[in-house]
Amino acid sequence: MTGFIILLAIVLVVVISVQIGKIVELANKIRGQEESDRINADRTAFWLLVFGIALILGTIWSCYHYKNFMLGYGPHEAASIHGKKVDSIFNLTVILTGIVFVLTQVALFYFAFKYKGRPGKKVLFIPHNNKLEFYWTITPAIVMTILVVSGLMAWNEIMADVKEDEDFIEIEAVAYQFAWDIRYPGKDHKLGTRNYKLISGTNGLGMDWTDPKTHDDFIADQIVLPKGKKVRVRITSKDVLHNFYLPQFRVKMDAIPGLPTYFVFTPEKTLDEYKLELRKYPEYLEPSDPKDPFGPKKWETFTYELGCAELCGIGHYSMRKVVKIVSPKEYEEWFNKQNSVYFSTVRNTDDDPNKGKVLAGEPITTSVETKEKVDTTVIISKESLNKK
Ligand SMILES: [Cu+2]
Repeated sequence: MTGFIILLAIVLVVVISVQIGKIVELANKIRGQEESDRINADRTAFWLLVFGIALILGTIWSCYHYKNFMLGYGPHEAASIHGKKVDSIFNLTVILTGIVFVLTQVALFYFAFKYKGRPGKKVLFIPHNNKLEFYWTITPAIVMTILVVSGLMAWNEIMADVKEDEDFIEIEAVAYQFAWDIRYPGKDHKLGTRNYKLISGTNGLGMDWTDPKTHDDFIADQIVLPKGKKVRVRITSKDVLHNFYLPQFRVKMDAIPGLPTYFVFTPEKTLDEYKLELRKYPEYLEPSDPKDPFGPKKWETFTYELGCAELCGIGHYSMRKVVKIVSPKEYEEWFNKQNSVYFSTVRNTDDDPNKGKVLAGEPITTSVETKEKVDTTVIISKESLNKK
């Protein structure tokens, strides 16, 4: 029955359209072609103008209404030092192209209205105009130069590597389907060597245990970094292309198998500071879980995060990691609590190239418990002789 009604409605619409067409044709004949052309031109010009005004007003309204969804505005301010620069370049581009957009659209719809069709009206043909060509060449040239030069200057500043004598923290992000391994250097502040040939079931990163620098390296389940300290992230991948993306810090860099990349940035706001800023915006005062209206608010459950910004496979979405920016003191406390991979899982197992030997700085009690006594005594006595 519903099908029949729909079919009937379609037939009716077709019949009405044909009838309207006939009436219009008849009216044109009575009025004369010239008069009907004039009416048509007026109508087209009027509706084009209405559409133009609605388009421009709608654009301006939506820019204002959705501004808080844009990076760099309201709750989406950058949390890193270089991030502010990225945002200002973005804003400059939006403002300049926005002005051009409004001016060209106003001209387009205004001229379409002003020069609507009239019987006997002819188009003016201008084959060449030096003055006009000068202005429409020089204006975009100046605007483009401002955008490109300021963009290049910002790019060079943002992509600059750390200087040799600079104080910074270096961490390593290794991507694979579908997670990240975040490796920190231990107390020596130096990441140890890795070799892909050493990758195994128990050594997922291929850390080279013969290099003493790997001994204090640890793998963290979250990215924790101190506020105000320069961070250099070594970025690499074990399988396909991934992308190391920290949206709030404006950090984004491809993770490419076989081609290490890096990104240097300085976090400027701790997670708590950022959350307090979010509290000012009504959209973050709504409950985090819509099914639980009395539960925690969105600003309370907010967290910085690392995501993969390269569609890398079926589990791409699960490459999320929590990022915490804390005060230098809190960072120190967290750092001291971490356990090195080597001493917690490798030491004195069959994978340990130093099995049975006492390492410099290793507590003697541990070695006496786990090593053959004869071997240990010799080394300890040698060490104590050296000290003397
Ligand atoms: Cu990925």
